[in-house]
Amino acid sequence: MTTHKLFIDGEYRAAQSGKTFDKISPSTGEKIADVHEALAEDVNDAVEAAQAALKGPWGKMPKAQRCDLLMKLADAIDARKADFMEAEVRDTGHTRGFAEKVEIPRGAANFRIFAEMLKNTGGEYFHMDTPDGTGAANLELHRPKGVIGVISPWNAPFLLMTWKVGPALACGNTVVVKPSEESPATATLLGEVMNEVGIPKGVYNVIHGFGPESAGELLTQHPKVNGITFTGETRTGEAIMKQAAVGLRDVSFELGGKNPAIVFADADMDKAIEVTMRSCFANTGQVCLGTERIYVERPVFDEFVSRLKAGAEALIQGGPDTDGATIGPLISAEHREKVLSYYKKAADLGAQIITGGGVPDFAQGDYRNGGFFVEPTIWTGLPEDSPIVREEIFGPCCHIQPFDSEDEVIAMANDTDYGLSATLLTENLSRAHRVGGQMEAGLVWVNSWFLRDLRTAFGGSKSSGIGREGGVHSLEFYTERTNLCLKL
Ligand code: NAD
Ligand code: 6OD
Repeated sequence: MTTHKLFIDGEYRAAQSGKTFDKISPSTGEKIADVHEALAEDVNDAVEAAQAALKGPWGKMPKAQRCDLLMKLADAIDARKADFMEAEVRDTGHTRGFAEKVEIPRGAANFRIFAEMLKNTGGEYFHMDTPDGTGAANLELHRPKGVIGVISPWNAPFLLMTWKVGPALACGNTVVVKPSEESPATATLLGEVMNEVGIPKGVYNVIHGFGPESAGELLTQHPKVNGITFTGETRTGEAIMKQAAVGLRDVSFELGGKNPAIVFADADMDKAIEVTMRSCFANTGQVCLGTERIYVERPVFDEFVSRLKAGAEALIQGGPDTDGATIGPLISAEHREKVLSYYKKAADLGAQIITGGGVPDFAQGDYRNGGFFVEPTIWTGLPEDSPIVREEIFGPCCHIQPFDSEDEVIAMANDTDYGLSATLLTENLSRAHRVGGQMEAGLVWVNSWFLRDLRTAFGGSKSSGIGREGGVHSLEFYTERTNLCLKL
């Protein structure tokens, strides 16, 4: 049985309380690990270690050397790709394809891109005139913000955790990471690689545990944490914002979504189906950027629905050990209950169930009966104010609605509390530009999905987040700026 300890001040430590909790496999329902739960003493030790590291070799290290070390870290992650993949698929039940092509390579890229960028980033300079004619020089100086609390979710654990840790470290901060209780493995393993490449102790710390009244709440309330970056549910964001208000700590939030896809009649239908299959069903629909609302222009509605149905029914259910599996389980029994409650609600509300709607019927003795699988599900026929159309479900499901005009579909797409992403399927470039500009979302894809240039601003509007990270936008959050005004 695997044991995940805490990683504090460069070493693996048992929780001082002696408390552990079980990690359950999403694919089989069996226990796969004991995880140490950090309580107040451990959280305090982690924050103290991170503070001390700011004053030690890490804090004194020249920027170029720091960035070189992070490049080495990225190479070391690549070199241990198989270990990271194994750890990730065991915790999450992800198909190997998703972990191999998307998640683990992005973990390394998240360090590389910010290390490269920081090396080449300067600050503003303004010369100003003064009444005595000598002038003054205004120089923008950057300092790390300090100790960053990183709270991350389970749906793409390594990608999302490193998306925060990469820029935080590149900017010279130290971090205390609280990964999701559902996905402790890759954050723990990263500690080993940090030590291997010589990242000084205390720079990267990992505490395990839950949110409320556990490690998450204790970390975000800790007065010596200088900034909090969080990815997770909108309601959790609200709780963390209250916790961060004490001492007025800065926050960066990447939250939930209820993202629309709009399929115009002029779309290339093969492309539209390929993109939508991914945006609805990749990672079993557990992607914040995933599509749960689809609007299809009426002349192609029937064709689209029948082709998406065929695609959904061709998916192969299985955990990481099932060869050729194209869709995995949900993360936990609790999350499956939530998704199935929406499946039931959709049926009760009179949705037309195009496919799915329940739990797959595996043969007796099949290991998948113990896992948290649900059927990929497509509905039509519900009104726009239905909870199925308004609330984030975070499962392999979508509702498809016909539309007749551009104005109508823009209004429907924007009529949501969320504003994370949108996907447009059209071959008409003018329309893409016109409609894309009217989407109230942080990211709009045209004829693609999950395509990311890490130099661009990433984040959501409305209830989907606060702030933007990515490229130079990450520097806004992870650095403090001082204007040095030099009278000449
Ligand atoms: P969650 O909010 O339940 O948990 C996320 C993390 O917050 C976990 O580590 C959890 O332990 C911690 N937490 C919970 N309550 C806390 C509290 N009071 N104080 C401190 N920490 C607390 O989210 P989840 O279920 O792990 O992830 C799925 C959600 O994340 C979905 O809503 C999804 O849309 C969202 N998400 C958003 C993005 C984005 O980029 N916008 C990316 C991925 C996931
Ligand atoms: O690509 C990213 O940087 C990112 N944050 C993706 C989020 C995926 C949500 O599940």
